[in-house]
Amino acid sequence: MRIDAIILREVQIPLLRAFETSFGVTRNRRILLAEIHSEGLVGWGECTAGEHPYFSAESTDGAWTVITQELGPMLAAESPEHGGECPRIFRLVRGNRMAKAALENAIWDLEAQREGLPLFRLIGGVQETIACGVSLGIHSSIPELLATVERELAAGYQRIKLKIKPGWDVEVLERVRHRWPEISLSVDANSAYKLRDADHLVKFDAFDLLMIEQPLWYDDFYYHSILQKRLETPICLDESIRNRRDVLAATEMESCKIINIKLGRVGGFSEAIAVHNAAQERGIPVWCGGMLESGIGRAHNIALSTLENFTLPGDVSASARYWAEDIIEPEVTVSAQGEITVPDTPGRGYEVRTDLVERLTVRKQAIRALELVG
Ligand code: OSB
Ligand code: MG
Repeated sequence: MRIDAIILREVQIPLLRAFETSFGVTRNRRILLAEIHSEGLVGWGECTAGEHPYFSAESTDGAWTVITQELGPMLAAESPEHGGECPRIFRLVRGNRMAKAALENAIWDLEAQREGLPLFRLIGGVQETIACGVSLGIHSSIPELLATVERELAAGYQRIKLKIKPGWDVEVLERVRHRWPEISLSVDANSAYKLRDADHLVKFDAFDLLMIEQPLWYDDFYYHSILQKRLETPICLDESIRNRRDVLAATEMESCKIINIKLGRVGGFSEAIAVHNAAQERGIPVWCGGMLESGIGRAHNIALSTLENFTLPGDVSASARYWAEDIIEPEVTVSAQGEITVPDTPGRGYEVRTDLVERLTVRKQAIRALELVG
């Protein structure tokens, strides 16, 4: 397909509620959106980098530089027929997977529109509804957290995930488990513990957790494999899994029993599909993580979640949990059974509200192909 224009923009959107993890509090999102025009169609991609390089080395400002100066010009010089060609186009740039995913996912979106296929069908998805859980940030008190859990369960969500850190863990789990002995419950530490905390982490086994997500270093397999031997609770890796080869390393070393797949963290749909397939071949169930995305990233997460081995509820939830107004139409809604019905219209399945996007835009740049000299 001919690339007629690549436009990168930053939108700023306040979260309805602050979201606190072990690495900090997010109140306002600064999100990069990539808009690719091709032969009358427009594909959209979202960069899931955070405002600060805390979850990963990428950040909103870093990704802006990499997309406008490196990846965007590389893509603008090509005419890819498939989203799957992007890893080859971007091969000289190391890392920067969230920046790459913003562009690659927009190409997949375009390809689905051109083929007249729903994006989830184009990637090989088979599930027409997806199971939803919620990720609940660190709260200022346990009673407040209990009220939030109550509200989300009443809304129908199938799994509750609690963000934890040292000092906000065992007591919180005791109180939640005591009140709801039967619910599907998990925790996410975002690397807040060390291996020397193993005796403390063993206490989590008393709470019948579905999993503990990324307890140790963000880039580790070895210490997680030592910890997993001591825990009944399955370890799920998030931050550590960057690509398919990481799945091989993690399963070979028995560092985890479950994998969280995030489109941005692995560099886009091509690698996400490869990670999914590698996990499936090794009997490792996966689920789709979230990065406080706007509706565009959310739509892509929904498509990804339809692959066969996404057998656990993901962190993909309703737009209204995050935003006063989402930038897509219709917004993402979740049924009383805690499910999202996957749209079956061509492309991403949700229209982008371009007027609203324009109003939220704080900077915008058209990207041109690198001038080839000589
Ligand atoms: O580790 O899954 C994570 C949000 C920001 C950064 C990291 C994570 C998260 C979440 C929120 O857990 C998931 C969501 O609801 O988008
Ligand atoms: Mg996580």
